[in-house]
Amino acid sequence: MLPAGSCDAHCHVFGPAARFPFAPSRTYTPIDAPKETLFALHRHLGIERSVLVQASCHGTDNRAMLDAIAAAGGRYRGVAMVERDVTEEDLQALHEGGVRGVRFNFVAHLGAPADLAAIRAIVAKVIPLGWHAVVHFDAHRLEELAPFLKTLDLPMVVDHMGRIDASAGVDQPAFRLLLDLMEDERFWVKVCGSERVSRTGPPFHDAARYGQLLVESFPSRVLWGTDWPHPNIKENMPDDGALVDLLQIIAPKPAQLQALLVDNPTRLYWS
Ligand code: 0GY
Repeated sequence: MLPAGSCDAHCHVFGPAARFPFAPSRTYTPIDAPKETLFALHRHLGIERSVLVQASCHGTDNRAMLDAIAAAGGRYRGVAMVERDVTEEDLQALHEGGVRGVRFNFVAHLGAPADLAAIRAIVAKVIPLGWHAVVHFDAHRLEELAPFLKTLDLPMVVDHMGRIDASAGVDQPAFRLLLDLMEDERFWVKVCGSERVSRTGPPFHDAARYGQLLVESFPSRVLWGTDWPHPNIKENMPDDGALVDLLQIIAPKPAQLQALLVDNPTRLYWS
């Protein structure tokens, strides 16, 4: 059983497209993954809170996410994607709608990488709101990105364990760089995406051991999520219950699980 107040800190809602159309710039078109289905999944898993992360298929139109947050009565928060010229009023409205972070994508299959000058401009505007940045990158890009990220003066959360390759070992350059970033207290990491990082497939134990190492080393700056509805997973679609079961490997001690699922997301999203 998960601790009271557990939070799925990385999942998405898609559409329904008839009400919330997908972005013309998208690189994939998912099937609808509406809020009602996500709420039912969370009830089934015993998850009480959640952070909805804006996905590239909706671009900077955050309406589907805001609609879901509004329907969840304060139990859900959001991470938005915004344009470089976003205004203070736009950001204030997002804040009031439950958004606490902004996301930047550098994953090749999701389209053009975020522009560094635009990131600086956006970060300057979100710092007064107390927001953080979520960064999503392909592992091989970290070497080039790390020096830039270190210049940003706000908390930063790395998606999906930096999308490392679970078969490449803990000494692979991208994982060493991730550990190095994590020595800096501004950085957090999501110990999810085991199904993306795994090379052996279900039950993804090869990936979970990296999550375990991160939880053990940085217990107060780790987050976890289901990543439902798992966009762009083409084979070995994970069972969300099995991903919850992986937490027995990732955070085997009760205090680790409490920090990962309850206390850490509370600090970042509800305080
Ligand atoms: C994820 C991963 C993916 C997609 C997105 O923004 C997105 O569209 O993040 C992916 O394709 O790996 O976190 O959902």
